[in-house]
Amino acid sequence: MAIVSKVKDKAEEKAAKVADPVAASMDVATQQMIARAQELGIDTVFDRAVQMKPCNIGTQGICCKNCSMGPCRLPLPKGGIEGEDTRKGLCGATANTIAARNFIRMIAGGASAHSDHGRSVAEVFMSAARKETDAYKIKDTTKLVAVAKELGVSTTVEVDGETRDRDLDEVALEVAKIAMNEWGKPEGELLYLKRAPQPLYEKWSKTGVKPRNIDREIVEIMHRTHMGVDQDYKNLIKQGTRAALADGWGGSMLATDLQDILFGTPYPLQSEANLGVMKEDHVNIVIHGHEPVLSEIIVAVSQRKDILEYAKSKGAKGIQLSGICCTANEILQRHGVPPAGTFLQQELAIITGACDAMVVDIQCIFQNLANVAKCFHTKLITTHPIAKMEQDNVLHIEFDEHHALEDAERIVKLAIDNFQNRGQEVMIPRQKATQIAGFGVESIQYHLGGTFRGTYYTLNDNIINGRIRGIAGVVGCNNARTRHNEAHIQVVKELIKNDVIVLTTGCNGIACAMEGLLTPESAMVYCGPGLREVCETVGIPPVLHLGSCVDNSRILLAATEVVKAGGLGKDICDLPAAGSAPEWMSEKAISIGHYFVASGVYTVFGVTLPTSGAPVFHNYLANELEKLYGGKWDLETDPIKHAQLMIAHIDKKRKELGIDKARDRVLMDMADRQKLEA
Ligand code: NFS
Repeated sequence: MAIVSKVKDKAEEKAAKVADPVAASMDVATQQMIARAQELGIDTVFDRAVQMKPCNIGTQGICCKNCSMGPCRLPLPKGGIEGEDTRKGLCGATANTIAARNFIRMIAGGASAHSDHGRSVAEVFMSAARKETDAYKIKDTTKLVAVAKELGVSTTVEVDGETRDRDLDEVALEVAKIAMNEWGKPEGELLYLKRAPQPLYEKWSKTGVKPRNIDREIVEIMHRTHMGVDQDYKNLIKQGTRAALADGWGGSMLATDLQDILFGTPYPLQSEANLGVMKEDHVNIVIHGHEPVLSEIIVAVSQRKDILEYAKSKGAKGIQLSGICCTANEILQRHGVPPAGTFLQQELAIITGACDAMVVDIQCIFQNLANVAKCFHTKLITTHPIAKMEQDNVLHIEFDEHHALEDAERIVKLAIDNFQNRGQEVMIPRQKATQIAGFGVESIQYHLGGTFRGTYYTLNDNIINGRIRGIAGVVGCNNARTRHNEAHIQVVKELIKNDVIVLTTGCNGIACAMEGLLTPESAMVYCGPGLREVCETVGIPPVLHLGSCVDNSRILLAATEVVKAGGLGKDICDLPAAGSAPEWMSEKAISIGHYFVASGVYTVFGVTLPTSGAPVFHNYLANELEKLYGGKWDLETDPIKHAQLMIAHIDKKRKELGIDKARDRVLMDMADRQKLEA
């Protein structure tokens, strides 16, 4: 009995431990809301991270649970491995095999998430092309024509010996069919691979990693990692590469393209970010998840006059939409709907007490939202057939493109009706920041292209002359194991301070927005002299927000445009460029990281990598892959060192290109100028 009560005491003691708000996040609004939750006795992810430590063996990637003889755990011996690594599981699987299997299963998880999202969009696109739905129409016909060409769909037709433009509905239908086919075609290879620079495409051909279709590569990972199949870490990661490429140059890229055609290609616009965008006197609807197919319609419905009148009739001044995670980024990019926060702030949006409805679709959604919603009047609504919650306070309104308008209306009206049910406990933090978002391959071309040449001429020119030292893609999640947003912000600030222009997506984009880094004015405060000059001249922020995580495909294409514009080598790996995910947590991030590496990008992750328990496999990722694709993995938890590693790589590439001297001149120019001023 005594033991039992002791255990109970311990459990209680553990449960009582809560997060220190300031240690948990660098963002003041977040700190306030963590404290607020604790005051109300509601636990958040920040508290749970204090209460539960991660498994040390799992973190290192060396726990195998692929059969029921295990889980087999292969911890590194204290003091490291001297001589032969004799660790093995019951079947004999080595640490390398186990870590590689786990790693590529993460790729499979991530690639499937992005690609299944893409498939859903393709299905809606198909319905729109077939005119089966009133809710969706082709919005961006210019992009339709551009994508048609990439997919080999003819946009002209011969009539009586004359070349005419083909009917766009016909083009859309054929695009839809060919796009859908990319998920499961029986032979050939993904069509978009040819969009990559020729040398990269050839590397993929030579190493045999060109994806055949999207689904197959993911299925093959599940097969190869089943007990007793592939037992060679190099061969395992080769399949990981194939699936990751099927994500970046396949599922994600198709998602982005088809979303642009359906909902419009983003162009720069102004918005705001952080919990302070929620309004006490408005109906607050927070949209969270990743697929913008339903949220697009919710945006449209909540702007309708009759709906606004209805909201007013219930005592609200209007409807304030806001977002969390990548659905937020999607509706931000296209409509300027402000994000209420990053991944780690999802519970906090409800804890404001002012969230009348939270609408979730897929991915990055905490199951604990349901428990938090129970403490408030908030209606938590799941909308996707593949993503439900077990708690009984969750409403499921299943989205279907054929009745999307009705679904959206029902959701918005539910939120409006719920406005009157708010309790006394409303507390919305005041913090919010202005941001300019909505960049993309097309708008970068507009801002940083040449006057006479429609390419990335100005960008390249400024890289060659050294004003811009290089390009960084900084992306990815938050992770409750590190201080919220701190690494994101420090890495980005260190990069722009050193004249590296940053392309951002995902939760990094939201974090940067919250910190005010997505404004042209921030260039004056945070940038080195060269990048500042470019930002001032062109009127752009030093950090360009390219959208959600599937929009990392935009970074691949932007890099390809830079290669095409000339003067900076022949392949993505020649560019003075690097990638980073300072606070990653999801399997999607591993897939993204790996397709960046396999596309020639030096990619640094923060937090941890699930490879540290298998040094040989880790070394393969960190050093050997570079020989195949020009890109490689790295891990650095210190944000400043992390950024410095990227800068060192950028400088190495500048030297290889013979443009390192140009930067010395630029710096001398500045000194000279300062001397003159003095
Ligand atoms: Ni990307 Fe987007 Fe955020 Fe990470 Fe989740 S929202 S798809 S996975 S947490 S960046």
